[in-house]
Amino acid sequence: MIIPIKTIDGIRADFPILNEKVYGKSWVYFDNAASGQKPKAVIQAITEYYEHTHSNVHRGVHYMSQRATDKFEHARKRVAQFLNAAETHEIIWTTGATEGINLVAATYGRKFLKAGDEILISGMEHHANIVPWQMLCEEKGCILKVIPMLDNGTLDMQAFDSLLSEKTRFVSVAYVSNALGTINPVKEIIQKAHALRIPVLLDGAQASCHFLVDVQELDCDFYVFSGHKVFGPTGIGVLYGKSELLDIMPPYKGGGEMIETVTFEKTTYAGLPFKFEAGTPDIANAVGLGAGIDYLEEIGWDFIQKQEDLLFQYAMEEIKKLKEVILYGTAPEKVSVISFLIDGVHPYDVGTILDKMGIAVRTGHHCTQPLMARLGIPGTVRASFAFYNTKEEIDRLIEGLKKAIKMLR
Ligand code: 7TS
Repeated sequence: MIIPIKTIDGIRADFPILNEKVYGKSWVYFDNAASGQKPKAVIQAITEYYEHTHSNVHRGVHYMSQRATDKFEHARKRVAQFLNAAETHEIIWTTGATEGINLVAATYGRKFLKAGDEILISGMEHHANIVPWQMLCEEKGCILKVIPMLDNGTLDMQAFDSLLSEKTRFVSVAYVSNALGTINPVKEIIQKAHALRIPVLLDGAQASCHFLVDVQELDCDFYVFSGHKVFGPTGIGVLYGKSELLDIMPPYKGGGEMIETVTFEKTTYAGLPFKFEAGTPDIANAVGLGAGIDYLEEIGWDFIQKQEDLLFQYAMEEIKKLKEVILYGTAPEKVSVISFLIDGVHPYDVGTILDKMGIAVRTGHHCTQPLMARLGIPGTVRASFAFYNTKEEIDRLIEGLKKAIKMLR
């Protein structure tokens, strides 16, 4: 049995925003896939940093700069432990998952991919894992190939087998779909790609908020996630890359921090991780992300998963009782995300009624327009749960859906 160190009430008390009222009603936040809320531990770590530590990092011998550098680099170490990276310098700070993918496309992609090379993504990618590769294809004449999706929201792995070939030079797929919640068989994808010596990037934006990811065990070559989705601050994210790849990649942006020596004739670049970190980094938010990881570990991943599972199973049971609801994405392996429509009703109308009842869900295409086109719909209503949500909140959602059905159908 998993014994939480805190009750749900205790956990909720850690997240000040969960006490907010919307239209006079206690607020129900079911848009966790868009961004997680922040525990006091994160907010306080950022305040504490600005009140007692701030100076620029990696420059100057003065005391506060050293202290800021220590905190900043400690946060990097925490992220390395969180992902089980072999080396701390394999952790590159970015602004988020989007920047991480752009970085790899713009550096590894530009240097090592050429006309006719194929890049393999999946049919359920977020635009962040489509557009950077399309931009690269336009520039270099590479060809974007797409692993199709089956009707239940899983990847067509037979199609993957036939798409993967000696022409494939890069594979970039979501670990977890943001629109449907499907957990993809990334280990199999990595093993098969590696058999042909093809590197694999995993978009972990929707994975690291639900379960612990071990990049060495997966053996992925790159892994990206955003701080704000793992209950840390906005504006900070992480690119993990294997040293041997990061080492041979050119820098991304030029400027201070990323150099070793500069003359007007030639610049030599710093080693890892600084080669990819031009300019003053987001020190405070890196420290905040480190505090967020500490918090998650204090709550415990077993508990987080158990609580999310409970919420998901309960919500699925209740929502299936509403015969007007059509579910999208019914993969056997899923995180706590439910995507649906009320038959014949536009998702925005459902979202608006729920909002007026104080319930926040996401409506629309979820930055996955090709996935929505595949399903033949303009978008869905998406309810995504986190470990601080409750069964009572799901009851409010079901009540809201019943009202929407009555009003809109
Ligand atoms: N990849 C996936 C799978 C995502 O879900 C998102 C954001 C991103 C990349 C981009 O993350 P960012 O932090 O760099 O913006 N997904 C969503 C969502 O589902 N609703 O709002 C943002």
